[in-house]
Amino acid sequence: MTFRLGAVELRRIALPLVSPFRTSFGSQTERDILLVRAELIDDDGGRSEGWGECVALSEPSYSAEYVEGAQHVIATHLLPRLRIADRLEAADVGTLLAKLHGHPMAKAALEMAILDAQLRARDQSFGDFLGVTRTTIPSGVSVGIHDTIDELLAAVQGYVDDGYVRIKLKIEPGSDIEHVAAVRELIGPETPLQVDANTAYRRTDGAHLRRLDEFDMLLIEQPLAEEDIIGHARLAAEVETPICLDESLVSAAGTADAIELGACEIANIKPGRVGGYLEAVRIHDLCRHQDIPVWCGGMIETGIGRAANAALAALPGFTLPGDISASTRFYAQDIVVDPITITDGHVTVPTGVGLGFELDRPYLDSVTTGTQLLT
Ligand code: SMG
Ligand code: MG
Repeated sequence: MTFRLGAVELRRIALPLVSPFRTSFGSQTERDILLVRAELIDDDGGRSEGWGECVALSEPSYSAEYVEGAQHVIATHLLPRLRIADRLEAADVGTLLAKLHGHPMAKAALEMAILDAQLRARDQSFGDFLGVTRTTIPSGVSVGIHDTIDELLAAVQGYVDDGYVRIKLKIEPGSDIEHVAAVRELIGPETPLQVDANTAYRRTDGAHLRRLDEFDMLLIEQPLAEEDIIGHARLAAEVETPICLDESLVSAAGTADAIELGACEIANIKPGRVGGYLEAVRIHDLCRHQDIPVWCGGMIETGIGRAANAALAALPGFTLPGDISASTRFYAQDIVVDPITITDGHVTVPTGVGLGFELDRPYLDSVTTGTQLLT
């Protein structure tokens, strides 16, 4: 069965967060998300629809991409390159778009929609496509920066009560050592703990970050600037807690280099950041080959991205709990009818056809802020 591309719809939705999520680069209270709906037409004229979710934030604060720019580059530059192909499936997207620089989140969203459509046409689940055997995955939670330690501890206690098996704290200079110390004291020595700086530190902060070593954490995520691979390698030699890269890893080739340089002792894999789920699998494979533990990051996804991430994270190299929390961690209501939940600290790997979600169309329509149809 081969496919050609039919209509593509770009849809923007606005979803309020249940509580503000503060990181070293800013505070989010609402998510403005770009969804891509792509139609594939098979040899017999049969049509199947797939959905992708673009993880770009509204501002270029996490990385250079932002939602309005992603929508523009898809409509103006990426989609026309896909339209040229007379046969198309997800595996072709990367090659067809390779000559256009950057914009991994925009590319990933397109590839994801096409992947979902082709899996649905073939009546296959994403987990089956990936060859995963695990049926559940451990669920970690990412906790924002709080103004006071008391507020932070109350939030962490709530997530511990919810059953999350790993806590990740967002940190920045001024909200780090004491915050981590207090949380370690609260959760005890056994609960896995890690921190994420979202590039908030400098090369000269090695001695300061070394003070985190006493809290026996899994990792320190992205302390330095996105492009500072050498800085991370030096820090990895200076600090005992393993250094994990997030923002810095945008491709399999770059990940291989960062590992070789000693900058990446653990990898956070986010499909959107690396240009799609297929590149994410390649990064998983190369890390596994080199004994670099990986885990699946999150970008405050809806049930679309959460379902796909849960299947990806069932691959065998994902040996650490990911940021795949219950939908209710961020959203009072999700745009899917079967939102991700956690049971005994674990998320069930979706087995439904395609990426494994079913849309709640009325709710999706009610949160839609704009649509652009591209035929
Ligand atoms: O989806 O659980 C989630 C969010 C996890 O902390 C998280 N993501 O740098 O890893 C990261 C951040 C990026 C998004 S912050 C708005
Ligand atoms: Mg991160």
